[in-house]
Formats: sequence, structure tokens, C-alpha cells
Amino acid sequence: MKIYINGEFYEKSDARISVFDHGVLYGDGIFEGIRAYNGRIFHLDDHLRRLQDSANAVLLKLPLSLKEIEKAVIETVRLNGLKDAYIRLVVTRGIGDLGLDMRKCKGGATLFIIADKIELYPDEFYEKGLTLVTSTIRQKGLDQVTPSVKSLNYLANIMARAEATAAGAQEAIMLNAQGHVSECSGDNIFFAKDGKIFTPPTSAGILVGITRQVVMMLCERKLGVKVVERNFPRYDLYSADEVFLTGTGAEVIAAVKIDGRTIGKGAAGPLTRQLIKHFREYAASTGTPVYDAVGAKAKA
Ligand code: PXG
Repeated sequence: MKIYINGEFYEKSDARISVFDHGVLYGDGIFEGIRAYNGRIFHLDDHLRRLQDSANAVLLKLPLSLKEIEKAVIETVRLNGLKDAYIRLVVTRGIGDLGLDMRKCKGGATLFIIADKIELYPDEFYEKGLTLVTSTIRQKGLDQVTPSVKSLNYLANIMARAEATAAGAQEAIMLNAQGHVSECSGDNIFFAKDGKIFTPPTSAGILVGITRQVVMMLCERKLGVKVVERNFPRYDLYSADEVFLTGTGAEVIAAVKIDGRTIGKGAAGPLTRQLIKHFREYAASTGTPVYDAVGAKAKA
């Protein structure tokens, strides 16, 4: 495996960053998790735009232009010979002394990119659905660094996921300070009731998922249903016809048991099944080409 760090490629065993990197010392940095399907990188522009938005929000200057980062991402996938991949793009504040002051990181940001095989939920979960529990860990408030920033501070999400695991569930729902449903530890959440589909708004404190945006588009274009963004309590999930999650790793997946309650008929419902199918078709038909792009350049 070849890993990109600040413009160079390293073998996995040699891919290291400094213990003085503020990404390690303070979780001071941002990231993106991106998929490639059959040699094409899914919604790369949207991921790069979100990276830029996260960077701006935390006063982080990206070390390269988005165009240069795009090239580095493509090159990392290409060098690893991957067609289906999970790409982790991380930008940290860089190397500094001990101390919170970001001005200590004089050398500028650290950028690294890992392209690996993706670990997915087993197929049966797409039929049977996931089990969720509500976490005791609250979503970060909007008056903190908003959850819309995909920052390296994932401890709350990791603790929430650990609660799910301890309860025999696959994912954890996080409520915000108002008690509204925000999202899961690594996925956005939707529910369907009487043919309508709902999801929490950005103002509930969510990561504005790329998959969430794509699924909202597919709901409108393929199902003819415009998703309503509104705040809702857990009760709306318990009494829903269908609940499903969206995320880069999970794509679209049903949730059929929540806090011990069975949702709908207790298996992936008709809308969720259609969305899983439409999402897979869409993912197979779009994306930034990894191999064509480089081939075309080589010929030019
Ligand atoms: N909320 C949170 C908190 C996330 O971390 C999503 C929603 C979904 O966003 P996207 O843009 O992926 O649709 C995420 C993304 C992993 C993994 O390794 C986690 C995510 C993405 C990719 C891999 O568990 N979370």
C-alpha cells in the first residue's frame, strides 16, 4: 500500500507523521471519507468543497489548491491499483510545539491520503436492517465547533458507537441538546411515514452528508418524494413506517429495531429497498475517473 503524505508516497510501514503534529496532540484537523466505485471517485467535488468549508470554519489553510488535492487523491487511488476503494483524506494543523496556539504550526498543514479496500456491512444487513440504540452522549451544540465541520474530534461519536456495540446494536442515535434526533455516530438518519420522508435539518447539528444529499436527490427524482428537513423527537422514529441511514460506508441501509422497538414490519421497507437499488445504480454510473483521466493525460 502506498500512502500520500505532503507530496510524497510512502509504504504503509514507513508512513508516519510527527508526534508534534497538532492533529495528534489536539485532534486539530479535518478529514473526508470518500468512496471509489469501479475506478471512479464518488462525488469528489462535493467532498473537496466540504473539506474547504471545514478548513475555513476552523481557520485552517489547506496546503494545496482543491485542484491539486484532487490530483493527489486520484494519484493515490491509481498507484494502489484500486477500483473500489475507501479513501481517507486528512488535513492536520501541522507540526508545532506543545501549546494550543495554532501559530506554533509554522510549517503549515499536514495532508495525508490513504486509499484502502472498503469494509462494508455484510449483505444480510441490507435485507434485515440494522439495530440502533439512542446514545447517552449528546451531539455537540451549534455553539461549539458545529458537527457540520468534519473535524478530527470524533471521540463523542466513538463513545456513542461503543454504547451501540455494548448493547448489541450496529449504530447509535445522537440527540442534540434540545432532545431532537440529529444523526448517528457515522451516518445521517431519515424516516418515512405515510409516503413522506423526513430528515433532520443542518440546524439540528449534523454532518451534511454527501450521501444524504444524493439520497435527497434520488427521493425527488426517482421516488417523486421531496424530503422534508425538520426537527423531530425519537417518537417519530419509533412510530415510523421505515427508518434508514445514509453514509459513505453504509450507502443506504434500513434500521429496523430502535431502543428495543420494532420499526414498521421489522425488515427493510419498500421505500428503503428502492433507494438502495437507485443508489447502487447511481453510484455505478457517476464519479471522477481514476484511470481514464491519467491515461488521457499520458497520451496528450
Ligand atoms: N454523520 C457523521 C457523524 C459521519 O461521520 C456521515 C454522517 C455521513 O456523511 P457522508 O458524507 O459519508 O454521507 C458521516 C460520515 C467510517 C466512515 O469509517 C464514517 C463516515 C464516512 C465514511 C467512513 O466509519 N462517516
